[in-house]
Amino acid sequence: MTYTLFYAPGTASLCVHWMLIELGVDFRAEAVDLEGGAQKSADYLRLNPQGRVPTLAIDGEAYGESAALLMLLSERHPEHGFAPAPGSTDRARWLELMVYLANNLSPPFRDWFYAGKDGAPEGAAHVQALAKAKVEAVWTRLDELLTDGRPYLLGEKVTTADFLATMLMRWSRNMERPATSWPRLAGYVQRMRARPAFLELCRREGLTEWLNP
Ligand SMILES: N[C@@H](CCC(=O)N[C@@H](CS)C(=O)NCC(=O)O)C(=O)O
Repeated sequence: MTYTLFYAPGTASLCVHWMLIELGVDFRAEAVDLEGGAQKSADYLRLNPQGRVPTLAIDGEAYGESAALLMLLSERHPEHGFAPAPGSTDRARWLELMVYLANNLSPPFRDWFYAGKDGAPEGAAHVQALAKAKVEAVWTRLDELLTDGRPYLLGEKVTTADFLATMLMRWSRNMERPATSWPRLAGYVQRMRARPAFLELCRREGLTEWLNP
């Protein structure tokens, strides 16, 4: 079994990079120079036709989509318990939350960061205003999930949903209302950022912002 992760620091590849470190498996990490346009090179497009990171090659077969990759890794390494057991109620909640995050946060964040590039620059401010409202609505819902005192989004145990959500929360750090403005999310983020694998991830990706004080 060989894993190669194509990544760029701080981007959608972050949660996959994080999970690979958590799993303690051998993998190769190959940086993709997004600023230089390497994601649009013919070689990279063969791996990821959308020209985006992450791509995870498993035994030479390349796959994209960060949420799917987290779920795939949890299936390949069930002994770590980053996904609840198939058939359980927790499993159903996990599937629901993974798809909720992928559907309701990833697209508005794409709009927030890329509105002027993916669409007409003159319409970007309107697109971003809608994106901001959508992102903030999700922070409210996730904050509500934690009202019963659970430490992680699905209960007592960390799951792939926590790696995905924390990465997405990080992206809000320079917004007017970052995820950490929601009181329970602030505590949650502290917990997630304290994980040794998160610190190792930041070291490897050279990330110096958004660490616990
Ligand atoms: N839905 C995709 C989104 C991937 C995505 O948009 N990646 C961005 C970085 S966060 C990217 O590759 N941008 C480069 C580009 O679009 O040229 C996922 O979650 O994997």
